[in-house]
Amino acid sequence: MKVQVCIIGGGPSGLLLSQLLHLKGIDTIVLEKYSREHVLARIRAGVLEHGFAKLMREAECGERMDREGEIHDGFEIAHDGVLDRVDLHKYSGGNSVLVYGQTEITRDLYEARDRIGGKVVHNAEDVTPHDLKSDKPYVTYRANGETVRVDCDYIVGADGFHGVSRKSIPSDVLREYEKVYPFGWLGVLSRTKPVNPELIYVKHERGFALCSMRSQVLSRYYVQVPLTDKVEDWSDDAFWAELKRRLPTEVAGRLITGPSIEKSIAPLRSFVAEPMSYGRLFLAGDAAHIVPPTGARGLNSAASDIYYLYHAMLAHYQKGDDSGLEGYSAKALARIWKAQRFSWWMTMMLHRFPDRIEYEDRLQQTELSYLFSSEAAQRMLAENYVGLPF
Ligand code: RFL
Ligand code: PHB
Repeated sequence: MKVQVCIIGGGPSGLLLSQLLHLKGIDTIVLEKYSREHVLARIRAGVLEHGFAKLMREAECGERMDREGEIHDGFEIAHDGVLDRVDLHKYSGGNSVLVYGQTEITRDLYEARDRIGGKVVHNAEDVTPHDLKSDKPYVTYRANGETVRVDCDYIVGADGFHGVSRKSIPSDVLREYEKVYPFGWLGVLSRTKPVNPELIYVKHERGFALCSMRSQVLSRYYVQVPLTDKVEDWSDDAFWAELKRRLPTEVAGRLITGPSIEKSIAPLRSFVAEPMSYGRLFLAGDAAHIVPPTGARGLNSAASDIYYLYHAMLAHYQKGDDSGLEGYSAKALARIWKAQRFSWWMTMMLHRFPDRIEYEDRLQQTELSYLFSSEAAQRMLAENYVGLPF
């Protein structure tokens, strides 16, 4: 089989790029390790920046997102017995974020690929990129016991943190930067009305918590837990009790609880791989970088990679201009590091670190009291949360 661009990974990054390229007449194939049902069972991001939403519209996938997604002009931070609001709209020059789940984004992208006959292969085993430094790279995979070869001009590694693409870059070329945090987030999805119209990020002496949502009838809550905890350790009752302990009394009093529909623990990690390209392979999204979810940047960072890669490929195929492809890694990384900084800052400000010293406790308190006493600081938070331009 021969295509122009072979995309490894059928998560939001891979699907969005394939859809955008297809609409411009560039032939792609997406190779996904798991079934569609498996991919759609993952509960991840909930907050989208407007740059991501714009790209979804450009990919002709924005209709349901615009109908069902909720625009949020701000969020709250509960700390030291007070509830302070971050006015995103006011401090970001009129911007906002969209609350619409990654699961729905992925579903919309799959449906769009189906509508225009996009090639998406599920349950592709042993996907392996070859000859990355040649001008004739190819990818092999196994399906139904047979090996299939896909010849292409370019390979895009959009196969997430555990994928094969990044690992195919020689170790003497690849530089990895990583910070692993000593805790995870236990998340619960429940068919209940959200406790608050806006998200609430909670800094509490028992640990961080977050009240989020997917719609007016679907809530998403998280509590910080030690890395040693297992999902099985947490009954629904134990989860709700712990969440209530960390919420301001008035908020806890109006929390509506119910059975969990999904419950999982995500470890928190910051990670960047450099460079993001090697020969004819280009990495995008979680395959190249991970942020802790505190700043809601992960999927949004993937979107800027896809934007740069899409335009670089268009310039190559439409004008024979390769400068975008050559400059892709540097351009993408410049924005990625800013998202890293912001996510690290939010994480350090709001979590309880098991080995912290009293001095650091006071600095954390001061960070928050400074934030809400300074318009400049709130402006910094707002412009990063709604997404830096790309
Ligand atoms: P994905 O979604 O991991 O998709 C990669 C796909 O590649 C497949 N794959 C392979 N395919 C073929 N061969 C292989 N060898 C393969 N290995 C893997 C996988 O099956 C998968 O389908 O990466 P992608 O597309 O780059 O998307 C990134 C986002 O998923 C991620 O950044 C966000 O979910 C992060 N995130 C958030 N981001 C936001 O922008 N806003 C948020 O509010 C937000 N909240 C979150 C989050 C992530 C979380 N968790 C669970 C890590 C909340 C949480 C709790
Ligand atoms: C979510 O709704 O899953 C969510 C929202 C905001 C975050 C992280 C996760 O910062």
